[in-house]
Amino acid sequence: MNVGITCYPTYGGSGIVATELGLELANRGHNVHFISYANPIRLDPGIPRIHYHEVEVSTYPLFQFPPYCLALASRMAEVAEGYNLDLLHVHYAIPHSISAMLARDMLAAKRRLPFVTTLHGTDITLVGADRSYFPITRFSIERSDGVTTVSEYLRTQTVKVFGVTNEIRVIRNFVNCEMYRPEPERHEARYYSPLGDKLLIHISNFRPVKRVLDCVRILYEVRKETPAHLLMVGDGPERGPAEVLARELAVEKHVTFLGKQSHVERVIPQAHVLLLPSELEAFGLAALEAMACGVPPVATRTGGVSELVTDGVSGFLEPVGDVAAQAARVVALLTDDGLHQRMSQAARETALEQFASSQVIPMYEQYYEAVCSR
Ligand code: GMT
Repeated sequence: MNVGITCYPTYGGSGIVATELGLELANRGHNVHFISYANPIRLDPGIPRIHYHEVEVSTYPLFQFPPYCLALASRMAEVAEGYNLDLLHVHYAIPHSISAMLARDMLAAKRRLPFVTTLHGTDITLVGADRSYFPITRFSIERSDGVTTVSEYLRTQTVKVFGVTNEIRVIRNFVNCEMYRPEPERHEARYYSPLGDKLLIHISNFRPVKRVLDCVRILYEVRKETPAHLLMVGDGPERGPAEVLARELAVEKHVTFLGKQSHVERVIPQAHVLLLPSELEAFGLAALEAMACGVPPVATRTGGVSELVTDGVSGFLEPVGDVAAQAARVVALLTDDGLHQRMSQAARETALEQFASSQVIPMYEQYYEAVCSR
């Protein structure tokens, strides 16, 4: 098939899923056309059957807010015609599905161009639920030719919050288990942890919803019991406050802020535990990537995380904000090798058996076929 994919190309779960999906589809022989304002971050150049079309947004003195949504719609229609796209697949409802709808309508007299919208989380729970975006988000869902969510939780929320009646297909996020794999020797851990302490890792876009400061508080509690070093991967508004807190708690020597990383699959296997203390996660992609690497997550019981992590088996789930409980779980994993090994194995097995890209990508292919033949 010829598939057009649009996503936020910067760091963030939805862009990562869209990019990995494009790569997997291209690997399976499809032609994939990314249409966005920048090259998606995890997209290395020169991959066969992957094309990138940049959206140029011209500005004029009259435009206080350059209309990206319209420039994107024009580009989508152009690419669809020029490269004979079978469908568009947009990730994150606002504004991508509205642009796709415009592109579809622009071409309607000449050809059919259905579009699938994948909802990822904050597009529904934060942005979509915001009064100013609520009506347009509902409209974009209703007008999509196909809608998928990354978890059952998000499907239920979408129906509950927006009252939409169209069918919503749950296709959970996936991980490439060949790329994300355990490295039991942890050869490079010393590079990140100069004192040789076991590593905790957190990966996110450092938005308030991630409760990044809890990671620093957890490290502080853990270090009262056992040595540990915290790797913070990513960047965003909470990074500064987290750095300040690390200094206030006098653990700054034991925290490394790595910033944005393009190849997290090289860093994650060096860690012993992943921290995911989020207020809300529709899915929790970082937890899945860690599980594939045999790194058990200590996460919060929120949103769709329990569809992925079985508490006490493939990781631990504790209440949001309960730093003491999360720290106690981390201490258990760092000090009990048997427990860590069992959980690490269960985490990897879960990734392999339920979330491997080889199982999930065909679900998208089948869904595309169904949407195109409607
Ligand atoms: O806040 C983020 O993590 C970014 C956000 C996004 O849309 O870029 O992530 C959402 O999509 C990810 C991929 O499907 C999910 O794994 C995250 O759980 C989800 N984030 C939230 O629901 C807060």
